[in-house]
Amino acid sequence: MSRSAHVDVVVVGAGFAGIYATHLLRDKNGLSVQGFERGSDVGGTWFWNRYPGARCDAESIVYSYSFDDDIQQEWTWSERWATQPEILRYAGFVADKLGIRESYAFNTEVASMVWDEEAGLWITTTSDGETTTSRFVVTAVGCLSASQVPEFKGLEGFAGEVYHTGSWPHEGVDLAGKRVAVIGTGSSGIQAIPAIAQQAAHVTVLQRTPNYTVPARNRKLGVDEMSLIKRIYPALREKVRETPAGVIVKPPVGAALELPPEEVRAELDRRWEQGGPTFMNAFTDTMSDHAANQITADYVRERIREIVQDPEKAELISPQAYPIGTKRICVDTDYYATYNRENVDLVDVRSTPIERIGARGPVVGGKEYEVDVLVLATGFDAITGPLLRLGVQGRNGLSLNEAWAEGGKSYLGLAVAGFPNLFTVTGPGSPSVLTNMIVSIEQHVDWISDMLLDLENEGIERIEASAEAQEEWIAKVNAIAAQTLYPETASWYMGANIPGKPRVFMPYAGGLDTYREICRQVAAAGYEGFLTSGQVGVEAHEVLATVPAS
Ligand code: N01
Repeated sequence: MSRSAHVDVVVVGAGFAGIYATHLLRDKNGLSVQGFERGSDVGGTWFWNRYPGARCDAESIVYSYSFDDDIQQEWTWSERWATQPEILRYAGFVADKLGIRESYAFNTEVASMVWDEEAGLWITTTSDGETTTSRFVVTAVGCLSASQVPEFKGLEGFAGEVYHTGSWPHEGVDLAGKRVAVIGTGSSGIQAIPAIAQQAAHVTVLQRTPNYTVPARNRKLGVDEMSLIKRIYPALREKVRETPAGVIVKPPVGAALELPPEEVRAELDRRWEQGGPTFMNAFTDTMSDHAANQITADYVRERIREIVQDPEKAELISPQAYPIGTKRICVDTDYYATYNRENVDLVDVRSTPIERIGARGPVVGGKEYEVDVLVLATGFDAITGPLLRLGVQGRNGLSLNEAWAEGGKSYLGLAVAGFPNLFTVTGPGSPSVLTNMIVSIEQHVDWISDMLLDLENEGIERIEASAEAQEEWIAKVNAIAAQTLYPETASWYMGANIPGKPRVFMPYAGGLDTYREICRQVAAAGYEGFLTSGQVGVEAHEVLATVPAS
């Protein structure tokens, strides 16, 4: 546990982004770092999301750091899709190896971060009232770390236990013999429901919108397989970095609308059998053309009818309301088959919404569903939510909440106009949640670290995204999203799950490979689009051009 009054950099969050940012800025850049983490240990998302069945939907061999060969050689993954406990152990292993915990204050929530223009410092105040000043701030708060509990009337009067999947008790929950209601059928609900159904006496699923999910086809990774992977790791990592989503995917076989129907069908069959989100990558036109999208969606609905024995239930859990993939595709183990179990009931809360939570359970259409435990798999205030709760105030007293009144705006998802020396790892406008998060995190942290080295070398103390560059970037993010079907759907990508949140498509959908190249070019052009303050109004690249190369 560490706490300094003044450092070079404050890093907020000790998930995968915070661990890597702390390591690089401290051990490569030679900067003093103070980390703050509201949890009692490292792990971020994987520290909080301990619900039964929690796993990653990116394959373990690539959902892991690539920056250190010792780490990837020493760590051995046991399954194709790692479980939450294994990923959390991995985060702890890396933190131990790099001595990360000594730079952090745990159980310490950031209450506010205020820019002092005169001193050129950020003043971070934590919930215990203490302050730390720093030249730079790096937010590493994750995209899905602000849990969303809908305002259900009567929730506080429920006599049983209530848990949100995103803040599951660390000691675990004994569900054996209990009656459980689950609200929410996104990725979390879809993973949790089959696992809960195996333990609980009875499960009532309250479904508002059915979701598309593909089988994970999880399996153990053998010793020989892992040693082969370790041998090819450097090449594999290199390849993955240059893909659009930072994962190993079988490339598309063509456009669904141009291929013969039997080839389309055969490809979907192959990918369904193979398991995982690569199913969505079968064709080039799935995410941009309604008719093409319909082909893949129809295929999933057909599979549901095959798996679910009760035709009424099959109909009810078949997604119809939106194009497949425009809400994040889910990856499951036995989700649809779980509805064949006698201890699982499905209640449609789309046609008849949840009225309130009674003392004994949720009330729908006048009926109270009596349960002992209520599980809220109701999602997150995504991407901007975790940043907005930091109480950030930039130049001229501008708060981040004011700056983002019309939605999260940033330049490259890395920096926000009006907020000097503050960098947002996987912020809005970057590929983030459309990619393997660890690959995106490494790219952002590498870029920030290189930028700080360049600034240090040139004696530049302040840097800030220009408002023009930010506007242009956001226009580009929106234009790319407009070429896809994403903006048509009321998803958390659009902020649509949070009442009153501005509806804008938040991630950059142009692909991580393209994005990486753009960031490279911005740096190579002397950080084009950034202003160096002290000389506000002067582009960073103009200043860099005047400094003789060292
Ligand atoms: O959250 P969600 P999540 N009444 O927002 C329902 C990542 N993740 O935690 O769709 C009734 O997707 C809501 O219904 P509707 C992954 O990126 C990854 O499941 O709004 N229902 C929906 O069904 C994922 O996409 C992994 O109609 C209400 C559900 O709650 C993201 O996290 C695992 C309601 C929320 O679904 C978020 O997933 C888990 C109400 N008032 C999560 N309010 C893996 O790596 C909300 N709902 C595999």
